[in-house]
Amino acid sequence: MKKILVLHGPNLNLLGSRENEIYGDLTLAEINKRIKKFAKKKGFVVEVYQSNHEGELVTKIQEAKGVVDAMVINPAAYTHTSIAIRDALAAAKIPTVEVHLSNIYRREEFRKISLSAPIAIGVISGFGAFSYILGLSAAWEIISGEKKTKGYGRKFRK
Ligand code: CA2
Repeated sequence: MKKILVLHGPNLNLLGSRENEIYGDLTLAEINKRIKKFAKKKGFVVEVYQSNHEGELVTKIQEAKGVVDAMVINPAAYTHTSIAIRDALAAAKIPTVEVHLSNIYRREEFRKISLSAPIAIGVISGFGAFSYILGLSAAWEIISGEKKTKGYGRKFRK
C-alpha cells in the first residue's frame, strides 16, 4: 500500500480555538479525522504529524526519505522563514504538495513568500481544511499510476 505523510507546522495544534475567521472552525483532531477517512476511502496509508519545532519537522522529513511515497505539508509560519525545511524537502526528493488553510496571497506581504513552494509539485492555498483533502487528492493521483494526471503535461507530474 502507498503511504502519504501529512505534516502540520507550528501553532496548527491551536486550530479551532482562535482565529476561526481565518483558519476555520475545525480543530486539528477533526481535520486529521477527515484526512484519515479520505485515505481509507482511496486505499492508502496516511501518517499525520504536527510539531511546533523546526528541527523536529526537519527530522521527520529526513526519516520519510525512502519510506513514504508522497508528502502533504502545511509548514505554517515556517513556510515564510525556514531554509532548513526547504533543504530537507529538497534532500528527501519525495513528491510533495504544500497546502495552506488560508489564501496566503490575500494576506500580509510577508506571507506571500513561500521558501518551500519551489520544492513542491504544487501549492493549494485558501480552501480551509479542504486544502488538505485537495492536496492529498493531488498527491494520491500522482503516486497511484498517474491515471487522471496523464495527459495534463509533464510539469504537473512528479
Ligand atoms: O493558512 C495557513 O495554513 C498558514 O500556513 C497558517 C499559518 C500561517 O503562519 C501561514 O502564513 C499560513 C499559521 C498557523 C497558526 O494557526 C493558528 C490557529 C489558531 C490560532 C492561532 C494560530
